[in-house]
Amino acid sequence: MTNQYTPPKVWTMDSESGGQWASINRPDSGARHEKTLAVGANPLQLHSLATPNGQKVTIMLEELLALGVKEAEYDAYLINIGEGDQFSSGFVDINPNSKIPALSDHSSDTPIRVFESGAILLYLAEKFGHLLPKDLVTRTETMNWLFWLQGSAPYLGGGFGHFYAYAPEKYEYPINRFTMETKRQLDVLDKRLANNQYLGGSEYSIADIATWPWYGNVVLNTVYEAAEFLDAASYTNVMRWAKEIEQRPTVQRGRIVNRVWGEEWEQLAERHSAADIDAVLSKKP
Ligand SMILES: N[C@@H](CCC(=O)N[C@@H](CS)C(=O)NCC(=O)O)C(=O)O
Repeated sequence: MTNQYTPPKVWTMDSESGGQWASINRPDSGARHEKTLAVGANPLQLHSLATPNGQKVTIMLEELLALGVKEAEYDAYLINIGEGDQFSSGFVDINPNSKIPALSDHSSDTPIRVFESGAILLYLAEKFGHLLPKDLVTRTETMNWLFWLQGSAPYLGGGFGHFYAYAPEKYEYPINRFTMETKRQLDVLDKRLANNQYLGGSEYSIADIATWPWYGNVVLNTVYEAAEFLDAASYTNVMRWAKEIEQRPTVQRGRIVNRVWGEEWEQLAERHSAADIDAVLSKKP
């Protein structure tokens, strides 16, 4: 194999890397422009986009609302990451890492900022007392899988998804490397789900809510168009779990919030009340 790139002594950003996300990538952090975030009337203010990481939070909020938790009412504002909205001063104030999703809880006098999708799920589960088992054994197993997902998904998204779907050219080495890892992770999930209905055990929880938007969407072929390439159908337990969760009305509601691509009946740029979702879903043929 020939090595076509010789790294310089000190890396500098002298050319764009190419590909779908090249224009937003820079090796520094912090705000790039001044703009405050809108604040709606609901207790929870979400600033997000319906990527898998974004879907985790909107599905969680819809689950809580379906459980009757009125305090989980939320305004969901669109952060268009292709346009650089994540670099506004207002967004950076609630997430210094400039990545969606970010939540601001305005239910008390001083708003509480919550960033990192796993931290948001945990915050909401603890605040409202749902979707995280209370006994130590099941809670610990649920947390094991939540943290597993947070550590594993970047290989699926930033590794496999990036090189298979977004990179400007198909490069064999990274596609092989991340396909291997993605299939290994699917096998981990498949074995866990062979004897357990859900990741934490017998109860649907934040571990499933975190994981479905990634591995569920991959095996159902709704991200990366890679189900055939990965032989997703062979992970029968993951497929059973993915299909079951896909049927939940809460998942069908949450997955369309802050989504600005796909069919007309699955696009809702901003959500301020349940009626906003009802109106979009009513267009489904
Ligand atoms: N570890 C973070 C990852 C969030 C993340 O990667 N968000 C992506 C979209 S899925 C993003 O905002 N990217 C914009 C950017 O990198 O500038 C989390 O779980 O919240």
